[in-house]
Amino acid sequence: MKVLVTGFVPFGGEKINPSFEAVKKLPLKILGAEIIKLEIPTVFYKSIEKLISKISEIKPDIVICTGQAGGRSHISIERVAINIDDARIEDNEGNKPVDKPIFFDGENAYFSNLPIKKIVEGIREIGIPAEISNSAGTFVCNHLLYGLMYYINRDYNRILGGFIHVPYLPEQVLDKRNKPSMSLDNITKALEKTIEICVEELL
Ligand code: PCA
Repeated sequence: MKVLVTGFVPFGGEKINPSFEAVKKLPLKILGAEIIKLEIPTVFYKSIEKLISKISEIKPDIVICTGQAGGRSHISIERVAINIDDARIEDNEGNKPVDKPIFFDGENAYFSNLPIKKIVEGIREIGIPAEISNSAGTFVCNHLLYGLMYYINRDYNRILGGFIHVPYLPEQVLDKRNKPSMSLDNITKALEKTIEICVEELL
């Protein structure tokens, strides 16, 4: 079995992105499944293109994308992506789409097909705060989840796919007041637990 796990390049003035920092720390095998890691540009459309070209190359069974959600306290398992780009800030190539559909021929929304409730329970059982999130926002993370589920629905029905938002790391909030953070160790453990639950789902 193959699991593709992605994280994003830092954006919005940050020097690191906790999502890819945690992905880098994952082991190369989890419950016998091969873990393939990919860094995704924080850029509208290029992000989807890089993800889908890797999916067509390696044909994974599970795809878990991750990104930073600065200001959130919990590991958030995203339920849904919506067909809209509405950027508050520029992406890493200066794009700032406002109220633009992602794909004209796509549904208004797609649901993740990961076992989201089981994942939340499993992460909480190991003592790490986790929750379902009903909005991945309207920036590049929602955009990537939308692209992933659009292609899964169209071409790759077998693949389990979804998205996880992770909090800031402690070093990112040293100069920010009242912003929650989570250790890299806990974020990594939460991702590892997520992968275990998804792999077990397919065994
Ligand atoms: N978080 C952003 C995009 C890249 C990332 O890590 C988001 O939540 O849309």
